[in-house]
Amino acid sequence: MTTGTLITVAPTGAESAKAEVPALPVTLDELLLTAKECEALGAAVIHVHIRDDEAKPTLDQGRLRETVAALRESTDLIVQLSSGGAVTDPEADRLAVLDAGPDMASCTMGTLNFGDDVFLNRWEFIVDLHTRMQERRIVPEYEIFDLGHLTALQRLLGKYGLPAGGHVHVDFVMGVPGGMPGTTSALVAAHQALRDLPEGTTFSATGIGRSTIPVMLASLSAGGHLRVGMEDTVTYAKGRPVESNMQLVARAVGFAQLAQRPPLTTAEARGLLGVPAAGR
Ligand code: KMH
Ligand code: ZN
Repeated sequence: MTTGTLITVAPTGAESAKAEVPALPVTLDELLLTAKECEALGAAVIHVHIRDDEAKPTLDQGRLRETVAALRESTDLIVQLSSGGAVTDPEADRLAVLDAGPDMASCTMGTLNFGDDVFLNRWEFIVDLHTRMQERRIVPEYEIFDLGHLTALQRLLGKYGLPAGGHVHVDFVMGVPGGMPGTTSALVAAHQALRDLPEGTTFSATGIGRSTIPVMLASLSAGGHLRVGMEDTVTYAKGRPVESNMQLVARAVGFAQLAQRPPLTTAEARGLLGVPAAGR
């Protein structure tokens, strides 16, 4: 039975340039302000990419640790670090993200064309991420950019066992040029393929760019959860740049309430995902 809606905010990403998207939070102060305001609106998870002093994507270990600590200090949000980074990040740096001790980390389930680039996720790398997260009790969110990624996940869980916490949660990232489209029919296909995963597997979905609204509505009607944020969407409506991540979270909360599936609290979200209570 579907209850409330888990809302994840992905405020920054690694793809947009601050010069082109001035509202993008890139400093720690900007990130913390965004995190607090998005939590107050109804977000329960924050998917984090960080930037350096030039606002370029970085996986600097010191900054990652500082960011995790500061988010924990100022919010009760579940802190999910991106292990995807930017398409240029080496595997060793992506694995080292786990050393910063987040509650959760993303784990992309396969390689795909990513616009003009390639987002490389070799099988051995995925296995490494999955098993290291098991050892460290970090809860994964499996990022699914294409249907075959669900088959890879089934294989991963079959060979290496369930993740920390025992619950499987996936995120359909739809509409990336090179991945599945951000359409209702693609979402239904992905939803149906969850039948091959452990009972109780939950999903959220995000549609890149203009697919954000169709994917949000399709996910809610299929019993799924929502990821929104400026990592995925920088245009609010035709000709209107997104003003802030809060604007996107507020819209998602409104849709969830219309669907009579109000946002989960952070405590409820921890229960759903198998993430230990804050301050473990
Ligand atoms: N920036 C993309 C190449 C993740 O965070 O795990 C990868 C990405 C997925 O955003
Ligand atoms: Zn990401």
